[in-house]
Amino acid sequence: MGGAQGWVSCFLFLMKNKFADLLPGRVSTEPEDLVCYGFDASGLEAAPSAVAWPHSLEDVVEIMNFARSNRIPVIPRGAGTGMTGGSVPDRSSVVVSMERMNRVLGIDRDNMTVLVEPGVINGHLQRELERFRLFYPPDPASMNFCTIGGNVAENAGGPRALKYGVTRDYVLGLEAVLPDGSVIKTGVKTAKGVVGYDLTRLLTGSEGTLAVITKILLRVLPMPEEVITLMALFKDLEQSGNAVTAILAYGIIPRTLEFMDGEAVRAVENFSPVGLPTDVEAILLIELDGDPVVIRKEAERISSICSHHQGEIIMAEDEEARQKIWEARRAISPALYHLKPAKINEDIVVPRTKIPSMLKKLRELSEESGIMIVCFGHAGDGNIHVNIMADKENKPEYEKALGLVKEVFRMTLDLGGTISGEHGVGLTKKDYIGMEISPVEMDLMKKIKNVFDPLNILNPGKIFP
Ligand code: 2HG
Ligand code: ZN
Repeated sequence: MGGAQGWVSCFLFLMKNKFADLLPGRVSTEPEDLVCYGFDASGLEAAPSAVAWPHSLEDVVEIMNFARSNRIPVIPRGAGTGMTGGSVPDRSSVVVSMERMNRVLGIDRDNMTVLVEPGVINGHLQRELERFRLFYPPDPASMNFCTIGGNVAENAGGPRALKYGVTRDYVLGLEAVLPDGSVIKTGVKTAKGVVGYDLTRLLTGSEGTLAVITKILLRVLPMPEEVITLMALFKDLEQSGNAVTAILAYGIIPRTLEFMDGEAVRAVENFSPVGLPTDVEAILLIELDGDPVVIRKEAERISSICSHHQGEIIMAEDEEARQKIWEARRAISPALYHLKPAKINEDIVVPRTKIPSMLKKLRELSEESGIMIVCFGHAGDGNIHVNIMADKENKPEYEKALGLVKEVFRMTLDLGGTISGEHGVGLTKKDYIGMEISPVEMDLMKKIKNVFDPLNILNPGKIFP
């Protein structure tokens, strides 16, 4: 048996026997399990050598100790809804799925906090909190499947980020296991706290590369009194961008100010029709919350701003209509796969005043290249999901589409933006981060990774080129 081959069988023996024995009933090396834990929503996939489902902090510590002693890479995973390959393993690694650590451990109504395990589903937490008239704002489009642990690892955003911020703004403290098996507790239980470096903020958004998160203390808010949902229909793409700028410049901060271009609207209507008008070039989805009198006034003002920009306003009449609109919004991502099989989805952010020029540049890029580009996203934040659509079977088309990514990033950075607003770097963006981050900062980040994980066993190969 050759050297490499010998090493592989030795490794597989170790996984099948020693690792499986470590946590009986909580580890699998069966091919059907490996396939199920080898992908995320980026479209990248590769089966790991084993999957573990820890039930407790102690299980995670055991896994990390085993991984450290045997130099086995560990890939933490929530629900696999990430869009940049952050939880995609390789053959040498173990996926640690946090899905069975899924308890809401305590809701503290008076201090407005909730303590959860990482495998709690975002939408489930939202519903639990509603029973206490509490509100957890971060609402990624995958909220009905994604886990809070994954949200923390990626610092997930969502439509409501415009008014309420992103996951990081709600994480008060964490319990986590370091790659050497030691357990840390970061942050505070209080509304404020400035003792030492802010490890909570460092771990939030670290894409599973620094520690495995085992408990999360979140800040929550009182539930808003009332919500109004509006749709503004535009026949002209740039006018919709101008309306976004005008609404915010007027001083109104809606809780969502979402945007979908005509292609995105038509894709949703073909895939899961909810009755959106398809003869438009853009729709804004605007939601206001708070004091009923105040938000009604704001809704009137938004109507007149949109009319000024040739937009037509429709108001959702009841909860059912509201839910339908949001279903349509959350269906955009899957619907786009019906246009072309490959969806190269970028997640750029530009200063919000630059949205009209970014949209114009993207349209020109699409026309010049002949490659379909569909845009939607969180316009109020300047966060546009730029989806470059292609067919992998059509090699020239796919290569051309991939080539546009760099151009999109260049245009974004020229306008003072960033190449990722909410999906992170993972595998898909790591070759581009040098366009945004200087060698000095990159070196500092790599040193931080090395302090936490000197053996490079926790989610190796992610973020850095
Ligand atoms: C959304 O806002 C998600 O729907 C997914 O961030 C974005 O598919 C995408 O490009
Ligand atoms: Zn998004």
